[in-house]
This record gives sequence, C-alpha cells and structure tokens, in this order.
Amino acid sequence: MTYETIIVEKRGRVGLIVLNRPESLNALNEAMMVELGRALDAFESEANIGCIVITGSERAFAAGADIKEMQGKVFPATYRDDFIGNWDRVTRTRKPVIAAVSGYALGGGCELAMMCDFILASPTAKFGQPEITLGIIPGAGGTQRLTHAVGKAKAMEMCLTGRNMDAEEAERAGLVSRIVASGDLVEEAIRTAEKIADMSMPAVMMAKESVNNAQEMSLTAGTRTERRLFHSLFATADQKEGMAAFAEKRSPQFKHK
Ligand code: CO8
Repeated sequence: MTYETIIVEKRGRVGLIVLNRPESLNALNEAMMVELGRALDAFESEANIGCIVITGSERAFAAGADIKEMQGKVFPATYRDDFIGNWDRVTRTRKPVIAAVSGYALGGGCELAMMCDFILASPTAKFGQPEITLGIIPGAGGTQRLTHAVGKAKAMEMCLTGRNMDAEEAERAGLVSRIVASGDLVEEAIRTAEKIADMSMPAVMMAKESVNNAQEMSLTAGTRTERRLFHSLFATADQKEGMAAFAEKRSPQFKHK
C-alpha cells in the first residue's frame, strides 16, 4: 500500500506509523486521517503485528487539525457530512496503540495522542487544546479525554485559555505514562511495543478492553466484566504456559501472539 501523508513500517512484530506532513507541522487533514485509518486496518488484520506505535517528527506529533483546510467550512455541511466523525478510527483499534509524542501535540494532535492507549513523551513535548483561540472548542474528545486524564481543574483551564502543558507537567498530571530522553523516544516506544507484542494477545486485548471500561462503566459493572474476562483466560493454552513457565523458572513461550 502506498501513502502520501504518513510513513508506514514494520519493525518485527510492531507496526510503526509516522505522521508526515512536515510543511504544516503534521496538521491533520482528511487525506491523512483516511490514510491513518487504512494503515490501522492493515496492521489490525495482520496476524504478525502485536502492537502499533504512532509518532510524528521531533518538532511536532501534530499541531492540530489543518486550520487552512477547515477555515472555509460552514455549519450545514460540517453537520450533514459529520465532519471529523470518521477521525476516531484509533479508538476502535483492538490491538494496543502507543503514541510517541515529541514537540507539539495541539488540538486534534493532543486528541489523537489521547485516543491511543498510552503516551510516551520526549522532554520537548507540549500538549494543549488551543481551539478556544480560534473561536471553536475541541471536537474529537479533547474536553472529555483530557478531563479523564488530568482532572477537571487542569482540563478546564487548558480548554478555556489554550494554555499548553510541557512534558513534565503532563507526566505529573497523568496524561503521559513516561518521559523518554530526546532522540530515544521512537526506539523506546518500539521496545515497549515489542514487549507487549510478546505477551499473549488475548490477554493483552482483554487488559486493554478492561482498562478502557473504567472510563465507560460503573465500578461494579467494570469489576464484574473484568472478572468474567479473567475467568475466560483460564481457557487458553497461554495461561497454562505462563504459569508453568513461572513454576519452572523459565521465560514463557506464548502461542497466541
Ligand atoms: N493547521 C494548518 N497549518 C498549520 C497548523 C495547523 N494546525 N499548525 C502549523 N501550521 C503551519 C503554519 O501555518 C506554517 O505554515 P507556513 O510555513 O506555510 O506559514 C507551518 O505549519 C509552521 O508553523 P509556524 O510557522 O506557525 O511554526 P511556529 O514554530 O512559529 O509555531 C505552533 C508552531 C505554535 C504550533 C503554531 O504553528 C500554531 O499555533 N499552530 C496552530 C495550533 C492550533 O491552533 N491547533 C489547533 C487546531 S484546531 C483543531 O485541532 C480542532 C480539532 C478537530 C478534531 C481533530 C480530530 C483528531
């Protein structure tokens, strides 16, 4: 498959997607989001891929939706065509997706990173929802996922003022899982993805599903669903292998990868 706005590579069992519109700091446009969806579809259906990494450039993960493409849009068409309605493909990916963020992750760029399962950031990362400065509000989950990640006070301040968070503040607030030294970000994201791809895939997918349930369900419903998933994993050969390997003091060789 050929792509114009992204670069797609396989690194062993890891699928790597690099956002690549350097002339506009990786501003997200319709073409890029369609290509991102196609790349995710391809990795999702490829049995050999166990985890996906999305990254941008040193300077920008993505500086938001493409303002120049958006600026002439009018309400009836945005509503009728459900503008950006298909930009949330990442959230429907069942394999884990890691965002490796260096530089700007603003507006839709911050929202795209938050759609991933977790964010690794370089010390240069800057997260923000500057839509308010353009006379609009976040449209792809910024007011929701940011609030879940960092709490109401910080999310509200960022959405009302457009203030950015640097990597350290984002890590303290729980938006990013770890800061990785500049220059090593993508390789560390790939190493982390390899580690995940080496686990039992049904367990990985159920862990992802269950953690995501914490944002959607009550504690009672979430823990009950978690327990059912936990029970079901005792039907897998990988549970037998994982526990036998522990008892025999060796590394597990999971079958369902
Ligand atoms: N859209 C289009 N072009 C952009 C964007 C953007 N979001 N961001 C940067 N560019 C372009 C600039 O216009 C410039 O192009 P040119 O060289 O032709 O003038 C080039 O990229 C380089 O940018 P700057 O010269 O501005 O670089 P600076 O280092 O001076 O500044 C900034 C970097 C601070 C990132 C600045 O470019 C900026 O403020 N960008 C806009 C950030 C923004 O407001 N983002 C929010 C956009 S709205 C949005 O995302 C709605 C979300 C919708 C849902 C998305 C679903 C996933």
